Amino acid sequence: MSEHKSGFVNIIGRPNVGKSTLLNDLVGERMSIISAKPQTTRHRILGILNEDDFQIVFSDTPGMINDPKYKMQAAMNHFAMTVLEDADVLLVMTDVLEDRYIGDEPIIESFKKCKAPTFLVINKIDIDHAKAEDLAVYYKELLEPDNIFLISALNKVGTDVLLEKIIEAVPVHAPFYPKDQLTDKPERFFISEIIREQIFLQYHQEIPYSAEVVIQEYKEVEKNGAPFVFVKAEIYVMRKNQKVIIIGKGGSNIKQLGIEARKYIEEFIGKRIHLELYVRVKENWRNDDRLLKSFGYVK
Ligand SMILES: Nc1nc2c(ncn2[C@@H]2O[C@H](COP(=O)(O)OP(=O)(O)OP(=O)(O)O)[C@@H](O)[C@H]2O)c(=O)[nH]1
Ligand SMILES: [Mg+2]
Repeated sequence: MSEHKSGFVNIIGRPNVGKSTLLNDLVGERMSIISAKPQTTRHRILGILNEDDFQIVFSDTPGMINDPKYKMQAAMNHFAMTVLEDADVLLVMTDVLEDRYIGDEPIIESFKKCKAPTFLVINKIDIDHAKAEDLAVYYKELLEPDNIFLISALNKVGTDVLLEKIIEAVPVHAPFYPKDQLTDKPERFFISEIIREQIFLQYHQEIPYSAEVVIQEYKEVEKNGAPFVFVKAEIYVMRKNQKVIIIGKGGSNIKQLGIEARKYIEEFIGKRIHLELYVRVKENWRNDDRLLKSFGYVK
């Protein structure tokens, strides 16, 4: 039997380039939430790919921001930087829409700091293949990555080859996690993320950025011989008018939010649920140390 391989493969890059889409492709599960808006991901999300002879522990991270404006964003940047230390392979991701990143400091710094093999991943080739090729030439000289991949994470183009090269690059090592484990976070974390994803998809302007979701209660019972879960979640927003928008006329918006979130939560946990949503106003939560701690942004 060949030796078992295992390693940490960490994805970093600017907001919105497709990091979470790629993570989900690679592990074959909807681990990380996705939206067309930047700064969707706020935590380090582990997605573990298990086979008989390898275990790859992928990490998705929040997109790196140049000038964090509040403590929550600083914590997000910190999550992104921690992955430089434990990477066995670093995937630095960019996309064809990214003129704005050229000469990009945090990305160049990441390359310099990381001792592991670095793969540059240029995403969204479905939009502009020629631009992807130009970027590959540009970055090859600027960053000297160990490998460059042109992919479309959305259409799963080029991701098979990327995965093959990742498996080649990880070291021979025993598995870090039990072989049936898919992530390191509890079910309730993913439930709050799925609700947050729906907030990103259904509301606009500052609302998604002002909102946080906390699971207050998660109770599993048996109903008609099958597991059934009661979930009570609180949505924190920063102002009263945001609460009014979240709820909508006669509760219409929050009802729609609940319907959509429940559908995806049931799919994710494989159990029927009853979901109750409450909206609370906490003016300055993005800068409040105590709240950020209770929301899991700082230790
Ligand atoms: N056209 C195209 N769109 C893509 C591709 N990959 C991802 N997207 C879209 O790009 C947007 C951002 O994707 P995410 O996966 O949320 O990006 P992210 O890098 O995780 O973003 P943050 O969490 O905000 O840092 C979504 O609308 C995706 O559907 C791709 O290959 N082609
Ligand atoms: Mg993301």
